[in-house]
This record gives sequence, C-alpha cells and structure tokens, in this order.
Amino acid sequence: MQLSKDDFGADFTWGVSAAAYQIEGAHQTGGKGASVWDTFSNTKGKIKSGETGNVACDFYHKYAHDLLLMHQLHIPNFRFSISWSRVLPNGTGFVNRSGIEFYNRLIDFCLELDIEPWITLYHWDLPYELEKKGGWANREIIDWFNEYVQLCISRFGDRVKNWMVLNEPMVFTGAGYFLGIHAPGKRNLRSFFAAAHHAALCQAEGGRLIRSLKSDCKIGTTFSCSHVEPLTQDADDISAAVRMDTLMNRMFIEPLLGLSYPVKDLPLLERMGEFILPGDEQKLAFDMDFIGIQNYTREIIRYSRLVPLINAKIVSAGRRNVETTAMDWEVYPESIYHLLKKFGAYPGKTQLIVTENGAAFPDILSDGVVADEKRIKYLQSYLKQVLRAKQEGVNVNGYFVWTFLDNFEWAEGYRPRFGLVHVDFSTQKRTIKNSGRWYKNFLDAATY
Ligand code: IFM
Repeated sequence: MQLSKDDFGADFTWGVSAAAYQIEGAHQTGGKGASVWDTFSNTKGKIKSGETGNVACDFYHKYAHDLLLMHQLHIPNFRFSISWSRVLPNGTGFVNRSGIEFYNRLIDFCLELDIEPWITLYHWDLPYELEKKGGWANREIIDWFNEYVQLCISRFGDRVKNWMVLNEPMVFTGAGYFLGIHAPGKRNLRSFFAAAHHAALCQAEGGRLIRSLKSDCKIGTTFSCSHVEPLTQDADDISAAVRMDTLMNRMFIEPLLGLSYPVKDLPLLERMGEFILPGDEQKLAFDMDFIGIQNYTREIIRYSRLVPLINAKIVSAGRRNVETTAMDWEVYPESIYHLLKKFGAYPGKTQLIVTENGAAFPDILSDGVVADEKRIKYLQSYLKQVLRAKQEGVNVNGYFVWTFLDNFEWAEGYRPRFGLVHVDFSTQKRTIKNSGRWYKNFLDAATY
C-alpha cells in the first residue's frame, strides 16, 4: 500500500518534536540557572559516553538557521519545550528576562515562517535549586510548577495555541527517582512514589491552570507507551505482562481520566497511598483536549521471581533475534496500532496525537549525504499503523516525528541519532538526511 498524506485527512497535524535540554546547549548563557540534567550530565560516570548537554546542537544560538531548515522541509508544526531554569533560574521567584526573550524570539520566528509552535512545559530539566529541596518528591512542587506554568502562559500564551503539560511522567519519575539512570539519579522507591504522585497531580493541575488563564488553546500532556506482550501463554508470564503494562502504560493516564491509580492490576501502587492526601483523587483528573502518545517499540515480558516488587522482566530485543534500532529497541510497527486502539478505547474518547515516534540508526554522512533508508522505512511502517488505527475509528489526529536534529539522547549521549537532520557535533554543521527529504515530499504530496 502506497502511503499518502491525503489518507489522514486535511485536518491531521504533522510536525516534529524536540526538547530544550537535548538541543539548546548554552547551559550557562544569558542568566540560565542549572537544571538537574546540567548537574547530572556533568557528573562523571552518569552519561555512557562521558558527554554532556552543555553545547548539544547549540540551538540557543542557531535556532533561526534551524527554523529556516524546518521551513525548507515544509514542516508546519514544531513541538519544543521550555527550559524552566532558563526562565526561572532558581525555579521560583526571580524571572530571567533574557530567557524569556529567547523564547519570544523562537516563537516569533516560528510564526513568521508559518510554523505553529507546540510547547511542552516540562521535558525533564527541573531547576537544580528545586531538586535541592527534594524536587518532584517534595509536594511543594505543585506550587513551584504552578508558578512556572503561570509565567509561561502569561508571557507566551498570546501567541502559542497548543500546550502540553508534561513529557512522559513515567520516564522522568521512574528513571530519575527509582532506577537512578536519569537525572536526578535517585534510587529510592519512596521517592519514586512521591515523585510519581506529585507529577500526576501537576499534570492535571497544570492543565486546569492553563485552561483558567487561557480558554482559547488546546491543552494536552504526553505519555511514553510500549505495547506489552507476555513471552508465553503461561499464567505467570501473562500476569507479569499485566503488571508491566499497568506500570508502563496505565499508571498516569488512568488517574487523569478520573479512573484512579490502577492498583488492582499493580498492587505495588498501594504504597503510593502514604502520599495521597484527602481530596487528591479529584485533583488527579482533568479533561485534556488531547493526549500525546509516544511510541517506539514493544516489550516482551516474562515472569521473574528475581525482580523484586514486580516479578516481571523485559526480555530484551537483543535476545529475541528481531530487527532493532541503535537503542536496541525492537522495530515493531504494530505496537503503535495496538496502543492507539488501547488509548482510544478509554471512556471520553479524548483526541490522540502521536507526539513522538522515530528511530535512531547508525547514520553515515558520506559526500554530504545521509542515506538513512532504514529510518524512512521505519517511519512509513509506523505511519501505516497509525492510519490503520484511524481508519478503524480511533480518534487520532496528529503525528510528530522524533526528532528534527540529531541531539543529546540523555544517558546515551550523542551516539543514537534520531534526527531527520544530521548534526556534526564538532562543527555544528547540519545536513538534511534522506529521511528529511522523504518527509518533505510526503508532506508536499497532498492533493486536498
Ligand atoms: O529522546 C527521547 C525524548 O526526550 C523522550 N521520548 C523518547 C525519546 C527517544 O528516547
């Protein structure tokens, strides 16, 4: 089947996604305060390659050049995040004028080029000053976050019509406060549960606050999700898969939809009870205009008595002899179909938007060309599954490629390249990959 943009309909939103810490660099420029990721990546041993996000793509200085490239590729929507510590260096209180001016310039230039800005308020770079007070594990985060949201809406809300509250709360709380592999590098179950509950509250409270300040905008939030299957049909593997699915895919969306935490399928969540105050249950719910789905792969799960708390283990793609990306993630396009069906089946039928999908492959730049045919194939095959879900009635109305520029892939450093545009990190030279040209042709080909 030949894939055509037409099949998705004229009001389908197409774009690319990025995050402040992964691209901006300029970590100490223009009055920016440190974030947890500045501190984490500058701590020896935290990033596999020893690299930092100090410079990244230097997007802070090169944003105009990069937006012109985006314009050249006819990409109509750009999802990016605001660095909290660039606008509020201490997390609260003093407002950094040059940080505000940077985002004003960025937003204004997007609009000048007819690129619609979509802003994620929080994509993992908590101001370090707030982490010193406990960060997401401290309930005061709700007030700190509200102050930050209020600032962003009051300064940028006149021009920005699409807002996302959080990026992937499961990842920044789980990897940051329980596994310790992301900033702030904590390994503590209680901190994780506290952080998770406060993030779930902030996602709803943030949405409510935006709606109260600005009635004419679209509000969403985003979730990482992977289609989960048991390794075998043994009862132990099946129930292990249910627990993992609950943790990975359901823990944050269900309270948001007013369905409470899914304790029945993951009894471990009862331990979150100590952080839940009277009245919180209602505060966890908010009716978003859209839910952002971010999918890359599927996970195969087996029972393991050796894994504490959850007794479930991911069977890595490497052990399964399947096609993988440079992240060792299985290429499994049907994953996105299953997830769209799953999220689309929740009551309320909130609109879904794929706010991230993409792949890292070991790209080679040769004679000015990056022939990343694997990425093109990956994007096409996932898009076909998005279309399949849409044609079966799922209310999905947008797709953003992760990502525009190769960038800082968190604990993995710069090795995994996800971009449609290649970045030479020693010279900051950009080269449009074949996948970037493919996306342009795909976006151009519409006939409506
Ligand atoms: O780079 C990340 C992004 O920040 C969040 N979602 C997944 C991407 C790829 O790992």
